[in-house]
Amino acid sequence: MNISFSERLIGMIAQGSSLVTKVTEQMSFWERISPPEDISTSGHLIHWLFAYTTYVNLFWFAILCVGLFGFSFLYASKRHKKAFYTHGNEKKHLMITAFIGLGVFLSVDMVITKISSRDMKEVFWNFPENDADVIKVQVLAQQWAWNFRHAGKDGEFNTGDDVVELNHLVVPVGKKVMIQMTSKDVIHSLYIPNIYIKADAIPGRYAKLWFDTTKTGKFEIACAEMCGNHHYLMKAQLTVLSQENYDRWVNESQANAIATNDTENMDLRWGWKWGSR
Ligand SMILES: [Cu+2]
Repeated sequence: MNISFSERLIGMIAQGSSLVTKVTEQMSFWERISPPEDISTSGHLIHWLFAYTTYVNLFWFAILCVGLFGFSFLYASKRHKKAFYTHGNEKKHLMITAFIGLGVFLSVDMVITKISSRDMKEVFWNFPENDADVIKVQVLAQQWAWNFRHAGKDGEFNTGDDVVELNHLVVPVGKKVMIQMTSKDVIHSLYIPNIYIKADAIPGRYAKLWFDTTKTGKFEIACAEMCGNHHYLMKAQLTVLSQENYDRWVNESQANAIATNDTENMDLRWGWKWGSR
């Protein structure tokens, strides 16, 4: 039977979305509003950034509330019948304003800029491209699905033996995964909550990102860029396997790819030569 690409796509979208819905239904309310479990070695950096920003903002917000409600209480009409007018331009007022303004700027803006730019340089943009052990995956985003391509036995991308999966990314635990990504139509954004990673897939451009995993299991992949009517359906699954199970998956998928790949169907040949972009 010859199933067309679009028929296969619709089937996989339906399958993928029901799978993800099942996962979220099993979660308690508390689990749903908590930050996702970190299954990578770099996720804590982003988690720290969110937490730090939240707590330092809460600190300054508390000071603001103390000032706002404290002065409202102290200068209520009960205690001060006659209104007191001030332009607030005395030296002490300017000093207090400058101190608070500078305090917010240094404790929030400067700290997160300094630490996140260090993390970008040392971790997120420190791509393991020359690592012999790295798992390479090409990703093509489209309305409304994710295509994942592993090179086949020949190690070359965009050849007949590639393993191409729709809405399903399979990686081995503990290995670094290097992704090259683009989009077929509009801007999408690959988002893996449990890895705290997100990057835009832009038509005509090749984005790259990398991550690793510390735990086996099934995790959610979502599109984080409003990309059209069925944006909400653009879910995929990340399956992290043990090395042994991954090797078995690779062998089976490669054999399957060689046996079933339709080499005439140019829709399936969306890949590119690794590193050529
Ligand atoms: Cu999308």
